[in-house]
Amino acid sequence: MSASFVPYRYTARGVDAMRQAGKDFWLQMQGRRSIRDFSVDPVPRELIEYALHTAATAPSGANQQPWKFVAVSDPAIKREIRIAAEQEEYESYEGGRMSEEWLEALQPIGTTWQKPFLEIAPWIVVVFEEVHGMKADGSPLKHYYAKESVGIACGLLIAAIHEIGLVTLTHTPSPMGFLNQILQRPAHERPFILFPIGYPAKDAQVPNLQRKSFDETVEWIE
Ligand code: IYR
Repeated sequence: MSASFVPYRYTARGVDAMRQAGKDFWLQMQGRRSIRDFSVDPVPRELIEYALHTAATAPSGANQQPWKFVAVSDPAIKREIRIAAEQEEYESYEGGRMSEEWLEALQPIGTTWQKPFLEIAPWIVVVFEEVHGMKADGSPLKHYYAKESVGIACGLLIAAIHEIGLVTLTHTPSPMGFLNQILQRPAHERPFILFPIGYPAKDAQVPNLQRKSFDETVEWIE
């Protein structure tokens, strides 16, 4: 198949507008935090749809778009996910699956094996990585840079959720194979990250953490 090209529709703006847009977006994202205390208040499906539309704009290896988003609001399924996740997490935190070093690294964040947010948050979006695609004849289609692609989609999803005014958490119960069973996804879809999404609880707290300074993070070669 040969490549086919169409004009790119670029909307030019002046550098002042670009400076303002860049600063506004940074300050908006600067306020984002991972939230573990959710309100039970319902969130209209439409808001989740917009966030997922944004996630699906991510660039991907060979444009294979190797992602599947499963959005769950069904309380019975959320409960199943919580029970299975807590079982795994209990083994990790209390059963010796996580090293002392790892547990120590998590101490400032204050996480435990308990994951009530999986039931309390009105939505859970589980992002799956398609390890390979499927050709028309059912044989596997190789995917390129699937992890990078899905990671970028998750970043856009997080930004969209924040922009919309909702909160989320990147949660990675480990191992995550139970999500294939509960959500009835095929084996070539591998759970990647799970996002509880909703409003923060009125009394929500976040760990007192600082981001690295800009100068620690950036090197310029001009
Ligand atoms: N998956 C566990 C442990 C955990 C690991 C890291 I690295 C974190 O930044 C936070 C938690 C959990 O979700 O609790």
